[in-house]
Amino acid sequence: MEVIQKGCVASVTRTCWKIIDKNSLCVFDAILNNSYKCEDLPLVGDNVEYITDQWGNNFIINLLPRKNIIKRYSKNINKPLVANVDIVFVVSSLNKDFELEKLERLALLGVSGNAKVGFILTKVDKCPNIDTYIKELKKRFKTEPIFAINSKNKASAVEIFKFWKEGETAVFMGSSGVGKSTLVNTLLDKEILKTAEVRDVDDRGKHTTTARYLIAIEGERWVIDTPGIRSIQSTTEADPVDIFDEIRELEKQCKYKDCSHTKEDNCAVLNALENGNLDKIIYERFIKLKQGLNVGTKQAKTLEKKQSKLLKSKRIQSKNKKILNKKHQ
Ligand SMILES: Nc1nc2c(ncn2[C@@H]2O[C@H](COP(=O)(O)OP(=O)(O)OP(=O)(O)O)[C@@H](O)[C@H]2O)c(=O)[nH]1
Ligand SMILES: [Mg+2]
Ligand SMILES: [Zn+2]
Repeated sequence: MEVIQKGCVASVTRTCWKIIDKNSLCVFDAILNNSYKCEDLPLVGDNVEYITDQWGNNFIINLLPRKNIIKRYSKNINKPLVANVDIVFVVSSLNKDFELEKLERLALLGVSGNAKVGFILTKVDKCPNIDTYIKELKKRFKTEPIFAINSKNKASAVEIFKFWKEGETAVFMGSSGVGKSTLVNTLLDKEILKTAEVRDVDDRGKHTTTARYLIAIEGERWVIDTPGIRSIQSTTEADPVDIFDEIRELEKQCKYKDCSHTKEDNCAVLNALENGNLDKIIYERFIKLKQGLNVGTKQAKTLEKKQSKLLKSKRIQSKNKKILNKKHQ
């Protein structure tokens, strides 16, 4: 009888899963076994059970229960990105990349996935007015930790360990060029990930990282490096109020439980806006985010159903066919 072993998904390509043994740190390829009946495909960060056949081929047979999934809404679907994440580090550089609206959306990704959220502001070494950025972010996010660091400098980079405890898995999310992969390399003292210069004119990166990778960092911490996100939308399952504390407080006083805070009578949010007790810019960003998510909900539901059917039929069958062909060659 084949021995069932456990591993963690370190990266995923269209046809193959790289599995890491978290004790030995050995990495190997695996594909789905034809007995794999789970609803979802394994994501980076997922724990799986696998077997190895006599030829040394590894087959994933089961997806183990997940702590959480971080998803984003993209092209009309709620796309699962990574699983079993303790911390979402929202990464921005202290230059033209810094935009509160973008940071809010990334933070919502983490909050809606039940992960802790922390902010990493990179390139302090090139920024003349660090405090201005920190102040702006602190005003908006009062409880989440903020680390202003130089990703190229180890002493500065390890500051984030104050929040990121041993044994925890963190994911770095942010635009291209903010220094996510640089930070991983610095923490590892090794250039294992490719990095590239950003454009001087607008500080934008070149989308150097193209897939998600799970990597072991010192102290039994794990990090998932991700490709820079072009446009960020949290899942349609997210509730924007989760990152707008003042609106959450106010809406407790709204007349209707499902108040949209746009037209209702006795809406405490609209009243606060009128009285000057709620910042107009914050209110507008909240409504924009909320409306964006509402629009997506319908399309997302339809497409998610289609996606899960696709998983059950085509992908598994085609992969197993490939393996069978190989064996018979
Ligand atoms: N001076 C300075 N440069 C940095 C810092 N962090 C990153 N860089 C530089 O910024 C550029 C982009 O860094 P990457 O690590 O490739 O950025 P990324 O976020 O991984 O980008 P994508 O993979 O495209 O999403 C590289 O030239 C890095 O050397 C920093 O804190 N200070
Ligand atoms: Mg990168
Ligand atoms: Zn209201």
